[in-house]
Amino acid sequence: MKITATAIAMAAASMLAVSCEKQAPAEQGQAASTPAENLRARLETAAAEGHVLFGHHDDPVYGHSWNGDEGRSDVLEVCGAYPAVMNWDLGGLENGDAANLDSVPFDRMKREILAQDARGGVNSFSWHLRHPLTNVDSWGTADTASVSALVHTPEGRAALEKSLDAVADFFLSLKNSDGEPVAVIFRPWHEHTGGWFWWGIANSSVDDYKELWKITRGRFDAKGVDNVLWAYSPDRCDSPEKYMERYPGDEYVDILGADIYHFGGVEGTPAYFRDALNTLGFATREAARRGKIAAFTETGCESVSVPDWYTECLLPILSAVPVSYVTVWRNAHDKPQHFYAPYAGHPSCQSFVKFYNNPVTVFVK
Ligand code: BMA
Repeated sequence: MKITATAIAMAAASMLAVSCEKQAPAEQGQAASTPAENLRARLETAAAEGHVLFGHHDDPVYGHSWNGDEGRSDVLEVCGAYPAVMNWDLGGLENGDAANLDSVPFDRMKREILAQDARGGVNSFSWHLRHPLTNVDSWGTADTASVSALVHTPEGRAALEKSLDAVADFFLSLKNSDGEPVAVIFRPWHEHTGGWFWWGIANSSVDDYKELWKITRGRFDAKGVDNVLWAYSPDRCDSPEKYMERYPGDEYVDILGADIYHFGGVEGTPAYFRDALNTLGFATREAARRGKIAAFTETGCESVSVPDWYTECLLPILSAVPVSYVTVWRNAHDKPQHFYAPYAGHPSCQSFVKFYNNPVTVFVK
């Protein structure tokens, strides 16, 4: 494993001219006219300079052994800085719930989104929504016609638009202390190349999936939402054709990503490298060709069970592919093995601090 990682890191070092300055994302990029264009420029600049913004899901609202405290973050407690990207999940917003599917109150989430923006960080969003017609959760894949019903029937379309409007209104409500819109990344209909969500390959035709995206974008555009960068994020793919098969079109997408996890402990390391480098290779090449941004939209090794995972596995990948940001999944407070960033006292802290200190990675203070 170490040989593979070192070889990749050496190859990457010769490919990339990495600045040794650690910069907050707010200091990067060219001046642009709208918040979304500014965010786009910051991400483009990061990738061009060989920098990768580090992200963590639900970072400041709970951690491995705490829930709801103010001012805490497992990442902060390990390395002294916050993740440059915080990911949030909007699942439940479509039903008017006060908290999301993992019990994060939306009012607290909103406060943390604005705090992250004020410190020069970035906010991104996934959406594990309930099916607008059947109300089954995202993992409810029994209804094989579910996407078809949403895009082809008047009732389905109306229900879908109601769900979309809840998210569009939420994004429209994100304003900083000067009243300016806060730019965010939205990554709807993710991991669609897998069969575990009702919008995945098992439950949606290629055309219906693309239509779902087009309706989504159309609805947001009609409501005047212009503070969003849109991310496309298949799971691991074994060919560029598979990666692009359900791509809705350049006019709907800003960021080409991939969600790939490290499974199987140390023995799973070769497969993780292979799949991440392959799929992110497809993403970064297509992004370059189309003038888009590339990102490693979700990854992680549960319980950080592979020793020095951050320096031996993730860092070599980030050094080899020009992605602008990477996001690891959450540190659950109520499932002791379900965490992806180290917490204070975990054996992987030292590796994480080296990862933090590496010139490639970007965090915010
Ligand atoms: C999964 C797990 C679940 C969680 C879901 C949505 O990967 O973390 O515990 O409910 O994401 O956030």
